[in-house]
Amino acid sequence: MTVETFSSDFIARLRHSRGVDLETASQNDLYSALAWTVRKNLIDRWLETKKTQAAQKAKVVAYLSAEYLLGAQLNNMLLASGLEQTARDAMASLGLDFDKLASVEVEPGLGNGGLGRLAACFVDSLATLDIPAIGYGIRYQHGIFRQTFVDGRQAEQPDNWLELGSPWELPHPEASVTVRFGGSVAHATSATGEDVATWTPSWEVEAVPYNYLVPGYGTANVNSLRLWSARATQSFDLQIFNSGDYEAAVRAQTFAENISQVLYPEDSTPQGKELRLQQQYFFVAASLRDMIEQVGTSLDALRTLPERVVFQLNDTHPVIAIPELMRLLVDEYSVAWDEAWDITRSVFNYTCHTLLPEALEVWPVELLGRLLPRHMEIIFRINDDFIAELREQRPHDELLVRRMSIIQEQPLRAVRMAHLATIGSTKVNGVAALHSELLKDKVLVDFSNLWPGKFTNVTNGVTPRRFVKLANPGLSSLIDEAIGTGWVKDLSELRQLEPLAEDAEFRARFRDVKYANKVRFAKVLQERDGIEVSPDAIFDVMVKRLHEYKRQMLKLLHVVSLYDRVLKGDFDPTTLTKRVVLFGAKAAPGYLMAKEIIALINAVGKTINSDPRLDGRLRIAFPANYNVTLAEKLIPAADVSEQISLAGKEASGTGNMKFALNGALTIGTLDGANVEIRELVGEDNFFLFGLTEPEVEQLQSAGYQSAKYYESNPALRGAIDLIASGAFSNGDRSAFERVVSDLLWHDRFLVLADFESYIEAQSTLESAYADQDAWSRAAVLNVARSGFFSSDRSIRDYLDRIWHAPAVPLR
Ligand code: CR1
Repeated sequence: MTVETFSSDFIARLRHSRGVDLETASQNDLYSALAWTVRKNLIDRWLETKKTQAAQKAKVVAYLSAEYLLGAQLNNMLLASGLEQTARDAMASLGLDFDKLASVEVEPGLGNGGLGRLAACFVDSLATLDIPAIGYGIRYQHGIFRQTFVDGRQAEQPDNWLELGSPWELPHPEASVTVRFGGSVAHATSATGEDVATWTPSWEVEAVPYNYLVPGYGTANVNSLRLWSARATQSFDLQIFNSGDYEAAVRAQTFAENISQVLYPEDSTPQGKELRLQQQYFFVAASLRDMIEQVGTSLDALRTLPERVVFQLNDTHPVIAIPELMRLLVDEYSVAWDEAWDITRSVFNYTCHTLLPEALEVWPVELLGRLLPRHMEIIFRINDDFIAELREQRPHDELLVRRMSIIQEQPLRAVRMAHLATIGSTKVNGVAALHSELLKDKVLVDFSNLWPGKFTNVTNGVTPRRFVKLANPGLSSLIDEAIGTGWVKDLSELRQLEPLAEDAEFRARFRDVKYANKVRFAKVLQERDGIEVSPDAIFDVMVKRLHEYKRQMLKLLHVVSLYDRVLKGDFDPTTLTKRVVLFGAKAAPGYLMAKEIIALINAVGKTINSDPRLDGRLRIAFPANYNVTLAEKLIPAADVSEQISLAGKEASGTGNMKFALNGALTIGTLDGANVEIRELVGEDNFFLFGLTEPEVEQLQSAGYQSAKYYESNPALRGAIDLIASGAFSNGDRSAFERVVSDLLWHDRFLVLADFESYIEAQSTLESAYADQDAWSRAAVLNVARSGFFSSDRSIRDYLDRIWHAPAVPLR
C-alpha cells in the first residue's frame, strides 16, 4: 500500500463513514478513520484465516478469560500490518500529526492486572504461531476504573472507553446467543431408565458478540477475540412492556444489561457478588454455545469435541463452563452422563494464578442454586461420583473426603471452584516453576497425590512485539543491527547478544538508548502528570497492583529510612545516589489497607520531594492511573525493577519479565518467576534478598513477631517512628496509625523480617550502579538471557504439554 492509496482510503473513510471532511473532522473522526484504514488491511487476512481453519476442521484453542487487558490497539495493528511508516507519511502528507491522533485512543482496559494482561499476550502469541484460536471474554462497558488522587488518596472514576465508539470492534448481533438464569428443574425417568432433567429458567439475556482482530506478527494469520455484550431479549422485554408496566420494562432491561456493565476491580481476592457469577456464566454459556455450533451438535459431531477444541480456563472465573458443558451434552443433546463426563474432562484444562488461599473462588450453594439450579444439581452429581471414587481408592479417610470435596461445609456451604476445575480438567498448571511446585505440594496437594500426572507447569511470558519492539524502538534497532530482526518472532535469538556484553562500544550505545528512554519518559510524565523527574537519577520502579503481599510498604520503608537518616544527620545527603522511586498501582476500591498505603506513599512523596535538605537526590513519583499505555513508556526507561513480594506469594509476575527484557536489573526475592529470571540472567546480574519460601513457612509456624525486628533494627525503627510521628501528615499522629500498627502487630507478609536484607541489597545495588560500565554489562546480559520469557515460548509449552493443537499456516 502506498502513501497515496492510504491517504485516499483515509479521506474516503472520513467522508463515507463519518460524514465529515478534513476541514470539519474532529480529532476522534480522524482517529477513527485512521483506525479503519489500518483495519481494512487486516480484514482480508482475517476472513481468509477463518475460512482456512474451518475448512481444515482444525483443533481450536478456546481461551476462556474474564479479562483481557489489551492496551492500545492502533500501534499493534500497524505493526502487524507493516503499515507504520505508510500511515505516518500519509498523515504527514495531509498535514496531520500522527502521534496526536494516536493519543486519542482510550486503551481497552478490560482487565485488572497480570492475569488480564497475560491473556492479551497469549492471544497475540497464538496468532503469531498460526494456531487456530479464539479468545472468549466480556465486552465490559466500563473497564478498570480510572484512578485519580484527591489529597493523595485514591479516587475511582468510571472508565468510559466506549464513549466515542471503538473502531476496532465488529459487532455481530445476528450471531447473538440467549443465556438463561434462575427458575427450577423438573425430573422424569426416560424409557431406558435415565434421569431426564428439564430446566425452566425464569429470566434470560441476549449475548451479543463483538469481534476483535488479533493479528499475528510476521504471518498472514489473524485470529479473533470474541467479547460478549449483554442485551435484554426482545420477548422478555415486550412481555413486561405489554403488561403496561413501563418502568418494570426499563428496570428489566437495565438489569439484563448490567451484566456486561463493569469489570470487577478486584485483583487476586474475589468478592462474592452475585453479579460477578452472572457475568461468569453469561460469557461462558455464550462461548460454549458458539464453539459447539461450529463443531456440530449431532451425537457424532459431539463425540469429536476433544479432537476439535480445547478450552483453557483462565483461573476459576470461567469454571462454571464445566457443569455447563455437562448440561448441554446431557440435557440438550441427550448424551449419556458417563460419556458426557469423559468428553468434558478431556476438553477442559485449568490454569491457577494464585497461592493465596483467600483468592480461590467459592460460591455459596444457596446463591449458585438460585441462579443456576440445574448447574448446582450437576455439580452435586459430579461431586458424588468423585467422592465415591475417592472412597474406593482411599478407604477410611473421611477427613480427606472433606478436604477434597467440591462442596465446603464450613463456614458456609459453598462450591469450591478450584476443586471443580481440578476434577473436571485434564491438566492443571501453575504459572511459574516455583508456583507449580507449591500448587502441587500445598494448595492442591491432595489432588496431586491422587493424580500426579495431572499437574504441570507453564511459566508465563510476555509478548516481545508490544513490550520490546513497540515499546522500545531504540533498543529494538540496536538489537536488529547486532543480530538481525529474527528475535521478534524467536526471542531465544537474543542469546546472540551475549558476546556484545563484553563490547565497550555496544555497552555505550546500549546506555545511550536507556538514557534516551529516560528522557522520553520524563517528558511523558511531565505532560501527563506534571511530575518532574531527572533522567540523571536511577529510575527505581515498582509498578503492579497495590497488594500487601507485593510489599509496596517495604519499598516505602527503604525510602523513609534514607530520609530519616538524613534528618538525623547520619549521613550527608550529597553522598546519596540520585534516585527517583517510581510507583504505579491501583488498589481495589474496597481494599482499605491498600488505599491507606497509597495515601502514605503520596504523603511521603509530598514531604520528601519538597525538602531542600535532600537537594532533589531522593524523590518519589507516583503517577495516577498506571495502565498499559504508561507501562510501554516507563518500562524501557527503568534502571531497577522492584520484585519484592514475600516468597511464596506471587504466583509468577510478568512485569518482572518485561523489565529484564528492557535491560533493567531486578532487585527481588526468590518468588514466582523471579527464581527463573535469576537462574537465567545469572546471580551476579540480579540483586537477591529476603527469606526463602521454606524459611517463611518456618518463621510463621514458629510464631512470627514483627515487633522484635522493630526493636532490634534502629534504621527500621527510625523509619516506622518517623511515619508514626506525623512527619508526613502535618503532625497528625493518627493519620497512618492503621498502617503502622498493622506492621508492628500483624505484618502478615513479613515486611519487617525482610527489611534488613532488603536494605543491604539496595546498598549493593547502589555500589553496582556507581560503575556504569559494569552495570551496562549486567543490563545487556539481562536482555540477552531473557528470551525464555516470550509468551511465544509459553504458548509452545501449552501446546506441547496440554493442548496438542497443530498450527494451520495460511497459504
Ligand atoms: C498473579 O498474582 C501472575 C498473573 C498471571 C496473577 C501474578 O503473579 O503473574 O496472575 N493472579 O499469571 C491473579 O490475578 C486473580 O489472580
